[in-house]
Amino acid sequence: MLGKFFRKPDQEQGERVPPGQHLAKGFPVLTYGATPQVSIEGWEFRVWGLAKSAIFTWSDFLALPQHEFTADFHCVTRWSKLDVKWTGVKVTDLMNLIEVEPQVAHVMEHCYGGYTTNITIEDFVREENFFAFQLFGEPLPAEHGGPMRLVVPHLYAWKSAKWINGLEFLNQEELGFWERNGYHRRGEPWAEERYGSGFGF
Ligand SMILES: Nc1nc2c(c(=O)[nH]1)N[C@H]1C(S)=C(S)[C@@H](COP(=O)(O)O)O[C@H]1N2
Ligand SMILES: [Mo]
Repeated sequence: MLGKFFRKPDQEQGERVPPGQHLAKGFPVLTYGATPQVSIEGWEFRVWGLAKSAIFTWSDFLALPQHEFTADFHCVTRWSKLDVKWTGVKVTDLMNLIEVEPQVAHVMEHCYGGYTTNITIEDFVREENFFAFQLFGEPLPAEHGGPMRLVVPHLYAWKSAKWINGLEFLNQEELGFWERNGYHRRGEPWAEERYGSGFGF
């Protein structure tokens, strides 16, 4: 029954597939609502809250060191895709340009289209997290978050905001879109942190 869309992981890959997940064929698109049409001209990325307000342009991002990243991708709706190849810039490199206040503990990710998702500063500022603008060597397609998305490989992919355009730095946790609607506040796939237990907790 699952065969049309999913396949059972082989043993080696199986060790990389978190519990309750199947390998997807292809790379499914998972978006709540319409795909925003975002052009590079006029693209802006804002920083506010408990940080010095700043606006980064597309060329500001491209001026950061660019890297290739290979990461596994786990959607809470139970599909995973291994070895996704991206090009982008590290969250840590962007964060070197942002002056945050010492009490910052949480970040709200904001997007064109209005989607939000929350993350702790420890889960956000990690060497392996990145802003991606290419997927398998091609410009990131709009449906996968182009021109630019965040990728946070160690958490369920709803934390990997597509069309990201802002970071709001907070000292207390606030809940993003799915977290307010019953999903887990953190979303760690190996612990199957899928759903919260009421009020997003
Ligand atoms: N802005 C925005 N980002 C988003 C979403 C969304 O609906 N809007 N969906 C999330 C979910 S639930 C998943 S699984 C991944 C899916 O990314 P993909 O469509 O590139 O596979 O994007 C995440 N980021
Ligand atoms: Mo998802």
